[in-house]
Amino acid sequence: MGAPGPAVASPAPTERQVTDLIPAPVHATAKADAFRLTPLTVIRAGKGAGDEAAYLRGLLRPATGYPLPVVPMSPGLSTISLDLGQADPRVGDEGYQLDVTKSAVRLRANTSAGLFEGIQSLRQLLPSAIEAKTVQHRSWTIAGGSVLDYPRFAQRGAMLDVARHFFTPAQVKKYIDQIVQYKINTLHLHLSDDQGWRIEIKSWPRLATEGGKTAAYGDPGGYYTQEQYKDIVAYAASRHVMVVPEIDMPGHTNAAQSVYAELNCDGKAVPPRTDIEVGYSSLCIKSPTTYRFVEDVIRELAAITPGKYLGIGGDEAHSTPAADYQAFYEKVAPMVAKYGKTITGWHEIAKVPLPTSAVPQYWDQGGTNADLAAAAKRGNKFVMSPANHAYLDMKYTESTPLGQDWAGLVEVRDAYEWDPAKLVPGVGEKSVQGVEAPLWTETIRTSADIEYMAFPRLAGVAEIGWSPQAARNWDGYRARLAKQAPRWRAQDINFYRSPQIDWK
Ligand code: TNX
Repeated sequence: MGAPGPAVASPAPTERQVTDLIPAPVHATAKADAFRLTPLTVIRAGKGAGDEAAYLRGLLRPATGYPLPVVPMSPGLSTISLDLGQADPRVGDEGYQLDVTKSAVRLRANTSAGLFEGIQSLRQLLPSAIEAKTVQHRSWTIAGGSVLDYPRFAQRGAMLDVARHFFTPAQVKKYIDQIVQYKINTLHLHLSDDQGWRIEIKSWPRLATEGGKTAAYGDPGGYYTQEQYKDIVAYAASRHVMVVPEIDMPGHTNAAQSVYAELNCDGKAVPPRTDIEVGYSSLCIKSPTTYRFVEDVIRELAAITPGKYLGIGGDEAHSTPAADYQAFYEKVAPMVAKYGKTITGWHEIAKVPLPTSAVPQYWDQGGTNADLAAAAKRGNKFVMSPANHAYLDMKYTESTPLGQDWAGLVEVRDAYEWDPAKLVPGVGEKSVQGVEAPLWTETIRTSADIEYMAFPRLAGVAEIGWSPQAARNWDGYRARLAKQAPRWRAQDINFYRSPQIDWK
């Protein structure tokens, strides 16, 4: 095993090598011997590895057409083995060891999440045609070598704003399957905003049935029933993705205030809005009804969310005076703990006293911020989503048809060249829990739109979250990224052909 960083590769027989992986692995050594997948290959699942073996089989069968049975013991020669609990301790909770030789493929991890991440690597060592949905008549080799790999940060996320535009459960699942390829393990769903409310709340039913009807620019809305939401969460969990639901407050609440008059200080419902202004709405801070509403929502959402976190918004509350903002969160923060969850919210929430377990999400463009440095000093950890690097809704160039540009233009290189531990003085490596690439959807309407904004930038943010800083540099990355294009074409992913990359 080499030192951290792109390993020196010995010649490999395929166009892909273990040193081509995205995210770049911690240690990788390429070897010339490739493994050949054949109609006789079996997948041997060690104890507890059955689900991951079935997932791998599901990935490999459509394009190969091979049976690839999952077996407890290998009868023959051509075997892909998945074993739990036999990995080097360095791989931790989410890492893996992968060894590919001419005679066998061996994947080991301490947890099923680690096996899952190892499978994502294994997948990239096959020809791009493996991603095809129909049988491809060709040979299948897995590039040889050894990988010992684990993440830099525990949390690597993507956010989908389903409030500005609504995306169906099938569209959300499709996005989950696209992002897990790059070892993303968190999906933040922005479930409410001025333009629409997207989750059924049984104690306030009109939030969804009425408040869900609208969307940005007057487009059709929609919402998830609690059953549909649970189904998305379960689908995500089967791919080792934690869903973090967010209800935005005390601003970004026009949809709720348009259907429940009692959420307004004057007791009058506001008109629904489908424009994309921000910062005009605020819950009525002095009204007890507000806290009954917020607690009902938190209680119901906590009950259908197995993940640790609940997002309580906090951004751009320009119509909530500072003292009110403080008073609001003094009442609301304890509700999250009351229902067994941990707070996350946009970084403005760091202005109010929060438990040290709370995870503010940084969205600004770097630089000094006394509130954040103080929170880090108290022990809070952060998720880093600097808008000028990680926002997937920023335009790539002036001529990008979708997106916004308030944080500047974000080309593929801008999305890649930043270090989460060097953005805010006082918020260093130990204070960073992870990274997230948010996709706000004011201008995003279809899955093709989502893909165009996320690919290729999401792969860069994913690598920043996983790979050691020392293993990353633009020249190496752009060469590796170029080789992902045939995979995206095989998956029908509508990616942006950035001129910064010499696409394959
Ligand atoms: C800012 S940055 C927002 C969102 C918008 C986004 C558009 C932040 C936490 N909030 O309300 O959708 O800009 O880029």
